[in-house]
Amino acid sequence: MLRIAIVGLAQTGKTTLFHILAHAHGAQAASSRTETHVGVVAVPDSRLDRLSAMYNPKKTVPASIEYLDTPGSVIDLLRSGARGAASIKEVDALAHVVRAFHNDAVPAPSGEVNPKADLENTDLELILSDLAVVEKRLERLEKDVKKLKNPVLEREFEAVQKCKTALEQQIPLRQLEFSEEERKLIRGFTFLSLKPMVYVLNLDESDAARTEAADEFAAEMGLARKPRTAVTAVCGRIEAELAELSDAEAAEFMQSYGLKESALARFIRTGYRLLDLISFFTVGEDECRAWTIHAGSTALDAAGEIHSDIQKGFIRAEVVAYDDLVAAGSLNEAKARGQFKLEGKEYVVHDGEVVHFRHSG
Ligand SMILES: Nc1nc2c(ncn2[C@@H]2O[C@H](COP(=O)(O)OP(=O)(O)O)[C@@H](O)[C@H]2O)c(=O)[nH]1
Ligand SMILES: [Mg+2]
Repeated sequence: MLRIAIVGLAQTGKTTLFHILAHAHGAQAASSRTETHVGVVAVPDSRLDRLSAMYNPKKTVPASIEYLDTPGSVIDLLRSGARGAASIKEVDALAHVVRAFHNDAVPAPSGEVNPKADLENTDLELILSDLAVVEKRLERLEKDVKKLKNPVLEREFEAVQKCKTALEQQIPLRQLEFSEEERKLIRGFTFLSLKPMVYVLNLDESDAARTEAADEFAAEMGLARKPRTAVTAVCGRIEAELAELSDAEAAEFMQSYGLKESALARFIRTGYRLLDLISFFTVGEDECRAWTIHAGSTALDAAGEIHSDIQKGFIRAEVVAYDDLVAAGSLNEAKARGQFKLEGKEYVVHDGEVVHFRHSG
């Protein structure tokens, strides 16, 4: 399962965001022994809802992402040593909550509400943490490269040096282009600034309907269209209230604030896209289900996501596009219309395809 850690300074709204994620989308929240909390959150997808309405299955299973709520300030966490940093080193992506809301009852992280400075300070801390790892490794590599004359070590030296150059210029590693080989060479360092990042601007209630807030902030911070980087905005206070309401009440409440959709659903989808993930579906009377794969995955990869036996016994994938299936109304009708394709192992699965695997065993 994919994991995203919610990080940020203290009192920015991390736990608020975590709770509304957990509450609103049927997550199973479980507190672990450490102070870090874990919740499994369903990815809302209207396509799955539609398929489920068609099949009326016993079970509908959405794609899901695991979220971690980290305690206190991420800066303290990193400075507390290896143990503190470990919890966020293992995740696939980071969600950095940046405080833009004003509330005199809740002290702002650095004395005043200053999202720009807070973001810069926190990013710098992630960069310094990576730089410490890089410098330690380079020290060792410099000796070994001279001694051992091993070409693999030489290439690692170059890759790590490339990281160092960027980090020294305060460029997070996620913004760099790496070759496949370089990626492999640096994977083991689990660099924090290399992880895909979604910045979550936590807005004042009065700004909640300003859908352009995220884009403006991204432009101001020079983050627009940066690789593996996304910026989104929520108002924690409003989302927390929304999570307590019935659907009808929530609709009315959103209207009163001029909101078109829950910012939370947008946030969850942003995380999903950031990781370059897509969904394919399996349908049937027992179960309709969304599965998560990386964009570019083959039919064989997709089969493996469901079960290793299906992957091993793979014969063919029967594939129909979501829109075609919905328009046809049933698999049989889609078949009759010739919209059903039989594909082999190497077929690249597209977002939204409904797939049935023929397999032996
Ligand atoms: N006014 C306002 N207060 C918020 C908002 N989000 C969180 N808070 C409050 O800020 C305080 C700190 O929030 P919390 O989620 O515990 O922050 P954390 O320290 O980052 O986990 C709590 O009292 C929240 O109720 C918001 O969007 N608007
Ligand atoms: Mg908290």
